[in-house]
Amino acid sequence: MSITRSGARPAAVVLAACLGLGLVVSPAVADQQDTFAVRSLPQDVANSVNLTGVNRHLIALQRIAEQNGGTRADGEPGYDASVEYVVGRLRAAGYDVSTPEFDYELFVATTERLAVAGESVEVEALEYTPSTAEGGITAPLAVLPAGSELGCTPEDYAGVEAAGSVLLIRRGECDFALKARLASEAGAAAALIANNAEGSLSGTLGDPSLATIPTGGVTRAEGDALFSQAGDEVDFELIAGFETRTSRNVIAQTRTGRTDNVVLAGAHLDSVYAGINDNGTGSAGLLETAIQLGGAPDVDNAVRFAWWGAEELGLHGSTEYVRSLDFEQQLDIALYLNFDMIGSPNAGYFVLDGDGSEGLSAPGPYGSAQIEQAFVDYFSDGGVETEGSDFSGRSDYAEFIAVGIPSGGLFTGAEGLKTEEQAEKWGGVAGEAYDPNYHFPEDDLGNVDRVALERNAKAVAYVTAAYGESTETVNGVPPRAERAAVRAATRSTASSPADRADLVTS
Ligand code: DTR
Ligand code: ZN
Ligand code: ZN
Repeated sequence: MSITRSGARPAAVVLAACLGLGLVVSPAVADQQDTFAVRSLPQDVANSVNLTGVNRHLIALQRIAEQNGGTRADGEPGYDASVEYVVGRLRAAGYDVSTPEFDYELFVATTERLAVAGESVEVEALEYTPSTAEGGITAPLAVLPAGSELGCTPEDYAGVEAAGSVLLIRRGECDFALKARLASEAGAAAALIANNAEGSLSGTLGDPSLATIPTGGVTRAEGDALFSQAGDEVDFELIAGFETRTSRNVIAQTRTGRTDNVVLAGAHLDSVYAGINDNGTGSAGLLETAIQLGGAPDVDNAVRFAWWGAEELGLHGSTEYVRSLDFEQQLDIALYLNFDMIGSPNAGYFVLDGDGSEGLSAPGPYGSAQIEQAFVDYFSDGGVETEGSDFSGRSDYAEFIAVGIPSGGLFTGAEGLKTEEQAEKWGGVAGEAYDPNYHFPEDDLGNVDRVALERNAKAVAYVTAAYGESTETVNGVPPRAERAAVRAATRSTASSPADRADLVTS
């Protein structure tokens, strides 16, 4: 039974449910029909959440970035200022708010130094690279020959005097970790990977277990020059490793509603740079929903809001939060809703693919399909056809799914390219990224589609409030009114048949 757009569960439906359960509805229960007042909380909150309110939060986050060195990245003052902003608005709206801390391991390069033939060259440590010896290594430069400079197969290294060298490889076609491994197997002491696009090469080996030899990235221009310098002396020092960092999430919960069947809605508050679309939009839409819902709404299930730290550094805030809960505390969470990028400038209308129908990821835990359907129905009622976005693990729903909590959410797209068909139905520009400024400093107030933002923010409000009323379609926990009706019906059928002329017995 999907959530109706009005968010109401007409008394007739509840009554029918009782009858459907084979329960005889006594007059006492029938009289309660008026207690099944058609509830309209979801639509009321969705009506109250509008662009004016959401955009004010975006402006606030932009100013926070501009007042703090241009960034709201976790670990920077801009993130802490973002936390204080959200906390202040939530407390003003009547919530009890906490900012629980969490630790996480961050890979940091403390020394990145490269010189070739005595000339200094800009170099960036790839994430998870091993370090050189303190003071660095001195070795001859070796380069892969033309036509095989991508170094993705052992054959590419044939005929190269790689032993003990610093080996230069071109980016492309295969992972950095594979290139480094093959270079190592060819005898290289270290590897340099030349970018194949403008700008520095900020890359990762993917996992510490894939690290082999010290590996750094150089720009395309530097790489082009170095490919003609085989044999020159290289002086290369990379010192890098893990540091323990501490950050904090923002958690706020309504004072009303069951605390053993909590609706949790989250958005990451940190950014790579200014991060207005990613993820000021999700944070702002969620904050305005919390404000308009209020700290003590007429909900059956408590609604918990979360703004996560360190998502961009590895989903750390949400992951450490879930892992900080014991089994019973996780069991108290009925479902998780994730809102990460809901105002992309070339927006797609994506709903996290709870039933796995896109074929790109497995279905989410039971209930995730119903959450997807709730969002699909909401947008469809508003005349917008959505598409599924696979559970790629690239946002804060990941750990919730990992422990079996049904999850879903909204996403308007990042680096993926909009198709012709999508441009037909959603507008925007085919062949361009949903967010061309994804993870660039230009992800600022000018990088938002405000029609998409308002539509998505209203969907956040509607579906979150609707689950506040009832999670029955997700986990079978009926709303308060239904439970009362069943109790009353049970009491009435429990009385002796003799004094119950109204009892229907055949
Ligand atoms: N990880 C998000 C962007 C992102 C990429 N794929 C998805 C899917 C669903 C939500 C978000 C995303 C970020 O860069 O913050
Ligand atoms: Zn991001
Ligand atoms: Zn994000």
